[in-house]
Order: sequence, then C-alpha cells, then structure tokens
Amino acid sequence: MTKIDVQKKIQDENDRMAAGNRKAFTDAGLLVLNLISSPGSGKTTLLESTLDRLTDTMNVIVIEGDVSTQRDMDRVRARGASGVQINTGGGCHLSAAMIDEVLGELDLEAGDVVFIENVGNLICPSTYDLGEDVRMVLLSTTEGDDKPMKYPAIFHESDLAILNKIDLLPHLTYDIEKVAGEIEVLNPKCEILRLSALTGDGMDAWIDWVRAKLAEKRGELS
Ligand SMILES: Nc1nc2c(ncn2[C@@H]2O[C@H](COP(=O)(O)OP(=O)(O)O)[C@@H](O)[C@H]2O)c(=O)[nH]1
Ligand SMILES: [Mg+2]
Repeated sequence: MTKIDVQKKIQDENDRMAAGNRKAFTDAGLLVLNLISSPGSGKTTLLESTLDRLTDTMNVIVIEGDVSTQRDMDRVRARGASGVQINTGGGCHLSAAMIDEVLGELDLEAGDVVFIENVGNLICPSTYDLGEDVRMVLLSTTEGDDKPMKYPAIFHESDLAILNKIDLLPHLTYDIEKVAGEIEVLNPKCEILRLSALTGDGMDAWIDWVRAKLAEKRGELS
C-alpha cells in the first residue's frame, strides 16, 4: 500500500467510528462540541468559565485530551463537570476510536452538553471527526494575528472560531479585524465570537450561542 492508501484507510476507519459516536451522542440528546487550538490559547479556561455559567441549568460532560496528566480534568471537575481524561501518550490529536473507548465511562443519558477538549495542536486534530456537532477553533491574541492563513485547514473545517484573550488587546500589536477578515475569506460559514475567558467579557454571547445550538439540536430530534 502507498502512503496515501494507508492515510485513506485510517481516515475511513476514523469516519466509521465517528459515525458510531455521533449516533450514541444523538440518541442521548446531547450537543457535542470539539475544541481545537494551540496549547495555551485558553481552551480549559473557556471551559471553566463556561461551566460557571451553565452548571446551574445543565449537566455538562467534558472529555479532556492531552498527551499526559489529568490536570485539565481536575480543573473542569472542580467547576462541576463530570467526564474523563484521555492521555494519548504522545499522539497529537484525539481520534474517534479514543472517544468510542471512553463512552462507556460516561453517563450520556444524564447529560445535556459534551465538550471535547482536543490535544493542543492547530494541525493534526483538524481532519479527525470525533462525532461532534460543532467543530470550533480558538485563537488567542498572544499568538499573533497572522495565523488563519498559515493554518487554513482548521478554519475550513470549523463551524465557530473564538478569538480569546481580548482583554490583552491594549497591550499588543494584534489586528483583530485582520484575523476575523482572514477567517471569513477561508470559510464564510464559520461564525466568529470575540471574548475573554478570563475576565468574562463576551462570555454572554458564547453562552447564548451554546444554548441556541442545544435548542436547535433538540428541536431536530423531537
Ligand atoms: N489574559 C488572559 N489570559 C487567559 C485567557 N484565557 C486563558 N488565559 C490564560 O492562558 C493560559 C493558558 O490557558 P489554558 O486554558 O490552560 O489553555 P489551553 O492549553 O488552551 O487549555 C493560562 O495562564 C490562562 O490563565 C484570557 O481570556 N485572557
Ligand atoms: Mg487545556
């Protein structure tokens, strides 16, 4: 087999597993979001801040993906999430098979929303469907404003882009309009939200977005 054949076989197998995950999530009436970004963009901070705003009305499940440690799972559990940590042991992305393996450990029927925090990486996770409803990419202001065109695949594949750490804008030479404009060129259907997971600025619009997506999904199922 050529390298291309092997890659296609891996992708086909991943797509098959992802379809199974999607069915399990959908049968339980869950909205599932797959969070992708470089390390340090603020995925776990966004989850902490989100949990503070959702857990009084919703049961939130988090699947944490990291090369090693339980650190992110400890952080979200402290804010009221149930869930599981996956350690890839070196792998640069989560796969549908990894999600399938932990489904039995989750109380899907009791949940409303599942957040999957992917391994910190802007490249590898972009082509692996996990069975999610929403694929979302985070960029933060400290990463520089040239990133969308340098990593186009993840923007092609995302439904939502979050531009995080807007509280730092006054201290940086970061052109947020340029970033938003490049994302629009790469994928006009990708919605864009600007917020600070740390200060809470812009969080209300994100929480409304999640609630609306959940209502949309449940509407489709009823
Ligand atoms: N100033 C600022 N710092 C943030 C924000 N969001 C996250 N951080 C910080 O960025 C660092 C990495 O955050 P973390 O959530 O662990 O990133 P992850 O690796 O993507 O999960 C931490 O020091 C956070 O406190 C934000 O909106 N503003
Ligand atoms: Mg994290």
